Amino acid sequence: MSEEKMVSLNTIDDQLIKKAADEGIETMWDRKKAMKAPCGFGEKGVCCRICGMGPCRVSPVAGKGAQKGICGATADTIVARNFARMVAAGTASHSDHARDIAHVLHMASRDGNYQVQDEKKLIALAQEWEVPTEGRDIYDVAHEVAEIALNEFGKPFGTLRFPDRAPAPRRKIWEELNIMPRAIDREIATIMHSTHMGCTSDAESLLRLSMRTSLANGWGGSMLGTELSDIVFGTSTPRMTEANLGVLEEKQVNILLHGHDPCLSEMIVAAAQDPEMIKLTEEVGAEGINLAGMCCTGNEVTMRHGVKIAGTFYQQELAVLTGAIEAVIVDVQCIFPSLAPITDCYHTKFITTSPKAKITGATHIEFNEEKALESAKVIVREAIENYKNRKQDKVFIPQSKAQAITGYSNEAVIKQLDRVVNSNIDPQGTVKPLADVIKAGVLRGAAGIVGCNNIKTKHEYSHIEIMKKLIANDVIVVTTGCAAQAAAKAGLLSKDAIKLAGKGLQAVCELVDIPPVIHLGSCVDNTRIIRLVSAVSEHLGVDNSDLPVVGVAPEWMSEKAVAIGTYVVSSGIDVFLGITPPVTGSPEFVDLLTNKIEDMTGAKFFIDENPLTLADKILERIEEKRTKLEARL
Ligand code: SF4
Ligand code: MSK
Repeated sequence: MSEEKMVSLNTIDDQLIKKAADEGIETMWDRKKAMKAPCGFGEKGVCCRICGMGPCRVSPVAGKGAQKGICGATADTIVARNFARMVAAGTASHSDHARDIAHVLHMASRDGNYQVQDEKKLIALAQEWEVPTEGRDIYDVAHEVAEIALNEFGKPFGTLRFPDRAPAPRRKIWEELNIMPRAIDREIATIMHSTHMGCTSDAESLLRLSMRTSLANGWGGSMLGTELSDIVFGTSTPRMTEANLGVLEEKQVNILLHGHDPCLSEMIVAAAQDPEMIKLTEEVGAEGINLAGMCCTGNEVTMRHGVKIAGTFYQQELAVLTGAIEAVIVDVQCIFPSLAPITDCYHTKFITTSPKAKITGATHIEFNEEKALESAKVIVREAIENYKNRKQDKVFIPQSKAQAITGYSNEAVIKQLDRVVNSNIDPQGTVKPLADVIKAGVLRGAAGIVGCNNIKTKHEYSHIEIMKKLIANDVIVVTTGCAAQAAAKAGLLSKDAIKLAGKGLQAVCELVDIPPVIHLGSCVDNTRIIRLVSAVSEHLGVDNSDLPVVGVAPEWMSEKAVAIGTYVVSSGIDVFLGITPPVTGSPEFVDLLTNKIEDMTGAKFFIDENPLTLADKILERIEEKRTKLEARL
């Protein structure tokens, strides 16, 4: 198959797609073909079905065709409303995930299934929120902190707590724009209200509402997700792992963990080590239990336990096609409903566990946090007992995997930076070394490359090409989500990749002992990136928008990504998109996103579907920001 025809960078994927064709199994690529051309109105964002008088499809071309919906809504209104609703859905997803973790912290106890793993981080958060800690039982503190966190979702007055962590100039911008986020649920509800038929029609106002809601995600729900997960499950430290479908084991019970919520996957990890489960594994004749992660659940368990990475979002069907998986265990988000019919073609059990993500045709075993380990053992038992049903003649495990280092929390990054601090001169535990090399130009800048895969592009090609180009040009890359897993599979999360970096980045990586692309976790952990950037800004006494740092989502597909991109721009960091969002039906809204928003936030969106020219634009913008920074310092 020629390079252009390949659906992904990974040759093993094409082998599995061929296996699917040979076995008559439908995959996403078949459905894409059947879809033919996408709807032009939907693609441009000009279809409105908000009320029963519609759907109204207005023409994206001025002066040609219907210019307004029945109610008079223009293309600008319709596009901006649709965009705002994507931001609300993305914010709801990340934040509702965080809410579950807050409940788990609230139920944590010394002798329970969930315990406080990072007391230091809990105490720090308690002090930040003025919760008394002196002489108190750590679990009393945990419960009070969890209650305050839960209150952030629906408090009737005031604004969120975490935006206080942002640099002062940034908070001032948010106040002046009147986009300081209030309660998380309130911001989501406000968008749903304001985009109801007959409410806000002004595109700029809709963008401002989107910005405020996105901030309730980035500096609210997602940040709670990261902080509380670290407290309950432990703040991650770097660990070696392996990535790609070659991590599946021929003689072991393979369990695929897919989704986002660590409350379940943490317990599956514990259950897989339970003596009762190990004994059962021996009884069925398997040599062990092999957990493999996918999407952000995969990131959560690899960063805290080194669980191997089976693959990215687009490989979920391919993983089943190996015929070697006893159970696909899912929680929430990014799970294809097609996993039900595909698993039916094999012995694989497809087990849904959350009432928020029930899928037709799956076996639903509801995960009960009150009896977490017991619940997890029931699920793992299903997988082990299924081992005997594996059909050897249907098994094909591609022999491809790469070494990777995962699990750099901000604390871990700072610990690595401490290696170069002369403690006689400078204090340890700060981002000063990072700020110094950026200021001096040894590193030209930094990029957070994040997000999904998208069938509109060759999978992972954009992620990897952009990462390689940036590190070769002395731009350090941090990564989360499926982009991080793409990097892992391409070997970019290993120290071997240092040789691909420019001279400046090579020197930094050698001194600090890090790879040139750093795994910072799951999608909610993009908040680690905005906090790291904010720490460097504060250290240099500038705003985030003054720094040569960018966010990049080369292959995004989910509404969560739209919410992330919007909070990153609202936080003063440019965002480069490799997939065009459904906004092009409104030149006014495109102008707001790619131009006017810069006057408000100091940052904007760039859109280019060619990864090579997108990378050039990133480097150009980084140099532009450098010139401005040098003038300021
Ligand atoms: Fe049509 Fe207006 Fe109803 Fe949308 S809100 S479907 S544009 S009438
Ligand atoms: S899992 S949101 S496909 S990154 Fe977070 Fe991957 Fe995108 Fe889901």
